[in-house]
Amino acid sequence: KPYAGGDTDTYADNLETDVLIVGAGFGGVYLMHRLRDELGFKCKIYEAGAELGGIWHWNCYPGARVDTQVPIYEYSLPEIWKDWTWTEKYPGYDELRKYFAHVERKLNVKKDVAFDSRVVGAEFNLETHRWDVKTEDGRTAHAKYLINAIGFAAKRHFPDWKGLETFKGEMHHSSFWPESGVDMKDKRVAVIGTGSTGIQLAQEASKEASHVTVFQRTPNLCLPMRQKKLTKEEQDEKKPEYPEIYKHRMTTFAGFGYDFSEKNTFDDSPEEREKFYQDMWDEGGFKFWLATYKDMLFDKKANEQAYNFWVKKTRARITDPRKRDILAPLESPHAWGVKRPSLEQNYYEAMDRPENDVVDLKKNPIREVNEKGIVTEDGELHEFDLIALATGFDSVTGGMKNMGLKDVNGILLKDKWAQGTYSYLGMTCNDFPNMFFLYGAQGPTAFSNGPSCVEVQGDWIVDTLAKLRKENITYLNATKDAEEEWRQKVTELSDKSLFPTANSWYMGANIPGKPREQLSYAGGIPLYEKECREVLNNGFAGFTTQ
Ligand code: N01
Repeated sequence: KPYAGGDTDTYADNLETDVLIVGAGFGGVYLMHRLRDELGFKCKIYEAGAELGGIWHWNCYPGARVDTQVPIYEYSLPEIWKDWTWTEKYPGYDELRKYFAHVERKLNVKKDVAFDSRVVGAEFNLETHRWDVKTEDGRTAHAKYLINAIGFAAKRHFPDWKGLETFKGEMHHSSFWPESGVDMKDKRVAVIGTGSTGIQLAQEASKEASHVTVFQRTPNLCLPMRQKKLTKEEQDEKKPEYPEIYKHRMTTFAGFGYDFSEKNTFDDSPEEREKFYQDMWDEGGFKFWLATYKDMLFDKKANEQAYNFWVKKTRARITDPRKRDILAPLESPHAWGVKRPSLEQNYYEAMDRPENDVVDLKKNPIREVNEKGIVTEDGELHEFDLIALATGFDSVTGGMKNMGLKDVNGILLKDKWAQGTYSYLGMTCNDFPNMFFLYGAQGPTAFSNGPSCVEVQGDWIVDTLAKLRKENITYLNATKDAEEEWRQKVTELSDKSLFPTANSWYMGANIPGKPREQLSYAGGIPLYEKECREVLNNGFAGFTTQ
């Protein structure tokens, strides 16, 4: 239900505003606060969901939790963190929802948010220099600036298996999970997909369900989370350091608060290397990925060392030899860390139990779904009460392609990006003047902590709008050349690494027919920020203005 306490005009047809933001997750709320409260822009948000929180509003599947440690995955705004306390090092979705309720108490955002307002079309009017934006239920808004803050996972992916709609049991996509929850007690549960979502879902389902069967196409090379309860006292004690922690966060490659080692893999002797890996492993979280040797994601031989360590550790946790070979094969399915590892808590032990199973879809793909369950290529029918689709998203570009955005020549963004993605700075597009986006294509997105990325890009957009207002510029358009150069930069940065060698959503390779290309900027947050700041300091280099 739409929030009833808002400004009367927030839901009005023909809404006039300075800034229209689409999406009320981390990005949209941050922009609203900075643009409205600090700079005095009239600012409204259209949000397709019924609450603040973005991904944390949509993702309420069992086990959904963030894999970034406290206090990194949150706003650096002191008015928010000063009196907010988490209960776990890696908080669950329910706690993140409470966090957004706290943010609302502090920032009073909702009065300017129209919920249940999905944007289905937007065009820039060359006479008024305003965006005309349409919602699904027929309302329009007119804004000087349009900012898409829809996140990287706004479009779900449902594979087109024959018979999917005929299944008589319950079936849910992870991102459309019922708010009221799903009773899994004593049920036979299928989890299809082993991305971060599938791992969390399977491990949680195994606590209640009678059987859990995971359908795996590519093994997830998971890392131990090492979850920890947190007390208020220990957080309060640390809070004087928070300003420094947030400043430091932005100096690290992924905005995670820690960074790659200065050393390369073979700088160390085998014994030193073993100890180094073990230390990262023991600390848990993404340390083994983002605080490891600096050549791990670039050099094949270095990468093999990391895989060898991972496989040794992981295989030791699985007693069933068949499952061991599927979940942690001796031969690596792809370079370690070039697909997103999940942080697991007891995934391998759970899957190892006799009542649970794993099907190797590489050897035995899904042939069809019928009313009873899933039929694999070998003809076997796997019967279930519940099928959980953890099949991911048309990540990074799918959401914006789905919004009916048109450029000044009437060309849809969906068509502009059909053969490849083009943007300038991962925040603007040629011939989409005065339109910005964040945590999307060709920004640090997939290679960054969400709130860090949102703050770097959000601050740039805020400063840009302030400068446009000050200099009386009503039209800012990225040039085609700037866009070409940015695409080349994004590709070159990625080509130096091992990222292009795997079929991942990073590369658009998870969606049939999607162009294969690097979708995120792989130069790290500090370099990205420097490049964007230079553009602003050099009089909007790469843009034309009026
Ligand atoms: O989606 P995914 P996700 N037949 O695309 C499989 C963030 N996140 O929702 O690997 C069979 O990663 C597909 O197989 P394969 C995080 O950034 C964070 O899990 O392509 N299988 C894959 O296993 C994450 O990376 C958190 O071979 C098919 C799975 O479905 C991102 O969101 C939690 C298939 C999809 O995995 C997306 O994660 C959750 C087919 N036709 C998510 N199509 C945390 O913070 C797809 N698959 C912890």
